[in-house]
Amino acid sequence: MKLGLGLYRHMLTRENFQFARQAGATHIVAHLVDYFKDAPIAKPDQPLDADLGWGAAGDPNQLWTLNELQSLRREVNDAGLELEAIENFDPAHWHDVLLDGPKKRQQFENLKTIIRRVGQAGIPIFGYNFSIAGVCGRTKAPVARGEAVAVGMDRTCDAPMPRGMAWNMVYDPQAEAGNEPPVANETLWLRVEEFLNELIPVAEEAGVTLAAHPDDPPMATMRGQPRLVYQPDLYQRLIDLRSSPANALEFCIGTLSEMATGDVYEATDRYSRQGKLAYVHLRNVHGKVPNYRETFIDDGDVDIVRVLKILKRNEYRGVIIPDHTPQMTCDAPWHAGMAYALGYIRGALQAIEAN
Ligand SMILES: [Mn+2]
Repeated sequence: MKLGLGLYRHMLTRENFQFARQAGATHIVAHLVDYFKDAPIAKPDQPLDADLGWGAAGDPNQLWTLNELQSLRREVNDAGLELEAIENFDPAHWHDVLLDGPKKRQQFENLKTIIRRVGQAGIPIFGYNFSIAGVCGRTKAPVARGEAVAVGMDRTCDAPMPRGMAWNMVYDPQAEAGNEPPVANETLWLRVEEFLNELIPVAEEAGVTLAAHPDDPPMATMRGQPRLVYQPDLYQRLIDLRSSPANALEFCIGTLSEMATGDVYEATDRYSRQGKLAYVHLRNVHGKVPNYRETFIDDGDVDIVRVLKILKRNEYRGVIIPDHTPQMTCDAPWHAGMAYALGYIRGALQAIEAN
C-alpha cells in the first residue's frame, strides 16, 4: 500500500509537494477544479457551503490541456513523487451530463477529451462523483478533539437547488429564476449508466481507471435531488452496470462510515476482494447521517488499523490518502492536520506490513 496526499488546485505547489514527501507520502492526488475561486476567505481548507454552493464553476470552453496535465505531472515527478490521480470533473464541463440537459452530447465529448488527455499524460486514475447536488449541506464547528474545527452535518438539507447549479457550483449565473426540478432515483441510475457506457470504453483505450466517490453526505436525497451511492451495497450496483477494470471506486472510508446502513469493514472486504479499489480516502468520523462530524484519524468510530489489515489481507496495493482532517490550532492548521494523519497512517502501515 502506498501513502499519498490530496491537494486542491491552489495547493499544487513545489512547497506542498515537498511537504508531502517530508511526511512520507510517495503519491499525489490533484484537484484541478477551482472550488475556491469566489471564496470569501483566502485559501480555506475544504469547501463548505451556504445554499449557493461553493461558487462559480470554471470556463465551459476551456478544458484542461494536455500540456497542463503533463506539466503538473512533471512538477510532481521533479519533487520525487508520482501523480496517481486527478480528482473530479468541473461542473462547467459536465453539468448537462448530470442533469440530462441540452448540452449533454457535447459535454460527453468534453469528458472523453479530458480522459484521453489524462491517459496521454500518463496519469493512471480519474476520480469522479456522479452527483446532482454534490457535496453540500455540511457545517463547520470546533467539535473535534481539543476543540479542533471539523466538518460535519447536523440536519438534513432540503433547500431546493436553484437552476444554473449542479454539483454544488454555479455553472450559469444567468439561469432563469426557479429551482431545478427533482428527478426520480431510477432516472439518476439511467444517467450514470449512460455515462459509464460512453466513458468506460474511452477510459479503457486511454489506460485510465475511472474511480467513483460515494455521495458525501450519503443521504438518499439532498436539496430534493436523488443520490446514487448512499449505502455500501449501491457501490455494487454501480460496478455491475458495466463490467470493466476501468470501472472502479474512489473508496471513501469516512463516507462509508457516515452511511445510515451497512458496515464499513464488510464493505472494505467486499470491494477490495473484487479488486475494485482504485484508491482510498482514509478519514475517521463520529456518527451517521444526518448527524455526524469528522474527527482526527485515531479518534472516530472507525478502527483504522482494522481497515488497513483488511486491505492488506485482500492484497490492495494502491494509494491511500487522508481525505480531510480537522484543523489544528497553529499557524498552519491544514498542514498540521494532514501531517498528523499522514504520520498516523504511515506508522500503522509500517506496523501492519512488518507482520
Ligand atoms: Mn472522500
